[in-house]
Amino acid sequence: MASPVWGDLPHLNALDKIPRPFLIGVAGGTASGKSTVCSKIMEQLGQTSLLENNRMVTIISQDSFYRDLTLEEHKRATKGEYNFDHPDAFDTELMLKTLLDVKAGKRVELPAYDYVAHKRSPTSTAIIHCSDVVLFEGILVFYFPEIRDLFNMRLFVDTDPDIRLSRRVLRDIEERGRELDQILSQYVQLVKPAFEEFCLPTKKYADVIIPRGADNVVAIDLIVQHIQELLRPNRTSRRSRNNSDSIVERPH
Ligand code: UZR
Ligand code: MG
Repeated sequence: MASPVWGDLPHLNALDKIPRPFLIGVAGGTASGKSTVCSKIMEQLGQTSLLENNRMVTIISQDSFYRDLTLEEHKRATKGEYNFDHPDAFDTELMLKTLLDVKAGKRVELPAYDYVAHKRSPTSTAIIHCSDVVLFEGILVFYFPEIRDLFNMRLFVDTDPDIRLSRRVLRDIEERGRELDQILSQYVQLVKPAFEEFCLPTKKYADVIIPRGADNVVAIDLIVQHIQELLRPNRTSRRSRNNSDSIVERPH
């Protein structure tokens, strides 16, 4: 089947008034290119903001919501034996509260996560101000139903597993100070099984599936065009546009 796959966007069809912020969920396996897809969407939407009413686009990562580990969990994490790809690794309550605040247009404070130390930084947080578009990206953003239901649009970045593994190896060595044998055993024992059990089944909730991730320029262009169309000031609603399309001038 040709892709990207466009769902029928049932939660969008009903929207004549588009809520601000417009919340987009971006899921996909580890190293699939979620962050890069988000940056590209932000960049392309941001470019238009210079022309159109100063649109603000913000990216929030689910990684900010990894919960603090107990001493015993932390010991396992340093040996690569703690499962960061399991839903229980996240502070779901804080994640939901933060997203509800974002939806309500409130300014929120995000914990900053340190992948080397495997913990939230006690001093640094990021402040997120009210935006027109908020992208929330992470491996399990569609897993929790209360969170899944908050999104106005859902994207799944679908990148070949071999490519993801090779990127993951390089990233973990370069950015997260890990050893190759630990990266590979963690991948085989924890990351891959959790992807198959918890992340992959959430692909069915996506409105758009993006094959090849950030390399898929066409899919990203289409998504950006769609968001721009939805957010255009004084946009005619889909329903009224369809109605006017169907008006046939009758000769008198
Ligand atoms: P993305 N992760 C770490 O490597 N260390 C941590 O302290 C917390 C998370 C990893 C996590 C998951 N798994 O696969 C990945 N492990 O970050 C998710 N092990 O991030 O979607 O960018 O790959
Ligand atoms: Mg990431």
